[in-house]
Amino acid sequence: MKLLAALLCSIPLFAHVGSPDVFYEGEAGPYRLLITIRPPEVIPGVAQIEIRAASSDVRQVRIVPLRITGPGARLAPAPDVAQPSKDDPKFYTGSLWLMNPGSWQVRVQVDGAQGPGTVSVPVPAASTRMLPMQGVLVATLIPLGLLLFFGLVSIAGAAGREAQLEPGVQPDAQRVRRARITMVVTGVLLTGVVWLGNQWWSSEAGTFQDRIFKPLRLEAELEHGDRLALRLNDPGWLNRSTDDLIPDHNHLMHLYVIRIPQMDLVWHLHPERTGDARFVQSLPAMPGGRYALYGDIVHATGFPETATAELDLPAIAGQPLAGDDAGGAGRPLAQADYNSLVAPLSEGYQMIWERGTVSYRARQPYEFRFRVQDASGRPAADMELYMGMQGHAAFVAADRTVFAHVHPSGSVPMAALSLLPEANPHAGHTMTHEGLPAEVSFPYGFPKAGAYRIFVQVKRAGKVETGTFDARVEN
Ligand SMILES: [Cu+2]
Repeated sequence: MKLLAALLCSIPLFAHVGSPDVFYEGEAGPYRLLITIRPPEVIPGVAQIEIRAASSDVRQVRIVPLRITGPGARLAPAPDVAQPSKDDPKFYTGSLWLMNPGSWQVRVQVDGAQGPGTVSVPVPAASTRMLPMQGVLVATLIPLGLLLFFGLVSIAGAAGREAQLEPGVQPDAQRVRRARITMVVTGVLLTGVVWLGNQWWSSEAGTFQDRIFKPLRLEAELEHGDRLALRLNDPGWLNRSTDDLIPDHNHLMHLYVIRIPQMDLVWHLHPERTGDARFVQSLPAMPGGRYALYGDIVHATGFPETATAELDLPAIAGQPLAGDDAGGAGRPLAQADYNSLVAPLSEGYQMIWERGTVSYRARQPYEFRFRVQDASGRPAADMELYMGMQGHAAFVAADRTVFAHVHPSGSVPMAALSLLPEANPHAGHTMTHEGLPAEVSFPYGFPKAGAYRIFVQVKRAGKVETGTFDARVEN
C-alpha cells in the first residue's frame, strides 16, 4: 500500500516544479556547449547527458560526476568518454551513475583544435519516486515462489512418508499420518519465513521512502494589510535545513506571484529574510483573487528548491515596486494565442519571439530567443542587465504542474554555479551595460506535452519589462 501511495505522488518537484532536467549553455574554454542532463528518478541511478557543441572543432568530450561540496568534490573518478552521434558529429551523449542524493556537478572536459576546455554543470539528485516492480518480474517470481513453497512442502511430506522405506514397499497408515503432520509443520514454518521476508522487504521500502525527496512547503499569510509573511516548512528529508540558504543574484529568495487560473498577472519579487525560514515581502497594488506562489531558494550545497503555495488575497492598495522587484501582465489564459510572437512593452516597444517555424516536442532542448524593438522596429539601444543577467524567464504549464525559472545560461541557479569557480571562470563574470544586445535567449526543454505560458523579463531604460507568450507542446 505504501508502495502504491509512493507511486501516486510521483511528480518530481525539486529544483523548479515538475521540470527535473537540467539545461545549461556556456563555454568550456574556447568551445560553446549546450548541455542537457536528465537526472534519474531514483538514486542511485543513471543520469543521461547530451552535449551539443556549437563548433565542429571538438575532437573528444569526457564527462565525470562529482559532488559540489565536501571531500568528494576534489576526488574525481576517471572520466567517461561521451559518444559522438553518427548522424551529427557535434552531438555527444553519455550516461553517468549518481550514487547519492544531493548536490552533484557533471564536469565536461572538451578537447579539440583549440586546446582543452572544461565546464561544470550543477545537477541536483534526489529520488522522486519508488520504482514499482516490473509486471513481467512479478508474473515470473510469484509462480516460481509458489512452486518452491509447495515443492518444499511436498518434499518434506515425501521424506516423512517414504525416505526410510525399501524401494517398492507401500507406506503404512502411520507413515502417511506422520507425512501429513510433517507437511503441515513445514507449511507453517515456510509461511513464517515468507512473513519475515515480507517484514524485511517493508522495512527496506520504509527506509527508502524516507529518502524520497519531500519538497519544502511554503506557508504564506497576509499581515498588516499589504505585508506577505512567508515561512519555509521542512517536512524532513535527509539532513536538509532551512538556515543554510545562499543568495542567488543577491537575493535569498526569488518569488514569482502569478494570478490563477488565468495567469494574466505576474510579479517577480524578492522577500527579505527575517529569521530562520521566515521571509516578508511588501506587496504591490494587486487586485483581489487567488495567487500561486513559487519561491526559489538555493541551499549552501548548491541544491536548489522551489517551495510553492496558493492563497487568496483581497484587493491590496500596496507599495510601489522597489529594487529588483517587477511586475507584468498578459492576456488571460482563456484567450491564449499560440501563434502570437509579439508582446507589447511600455512606450510602444515590443518583444518579439524569434520562434521560427519550430513545433515544440516534450523533453527536447530548444533555444528560446526574444528581441526587443522600439515602435519603429529598431533594436532597443538602451538594454540593461536585470539582476546581473540579460533576462529572466519563467516557463509555467497552464495546469501549473510545471514551473521553471530559467536564465540565459539555462535552468541552473547562478548560486550553484558560483560554488564552482575554477570550473566556471565566466559564470560569476558580470557583464557591463555598455552595448548590451537587444536580444536574449534561454536554453530550455518542456518536460511534457501541454499548454505553457512563458514570462520573459528584461530591463530597458531603467525599467523591467515583461513579455508574455504562449506555447503548445506535443509529445
Ligand atoms: Cu531569474
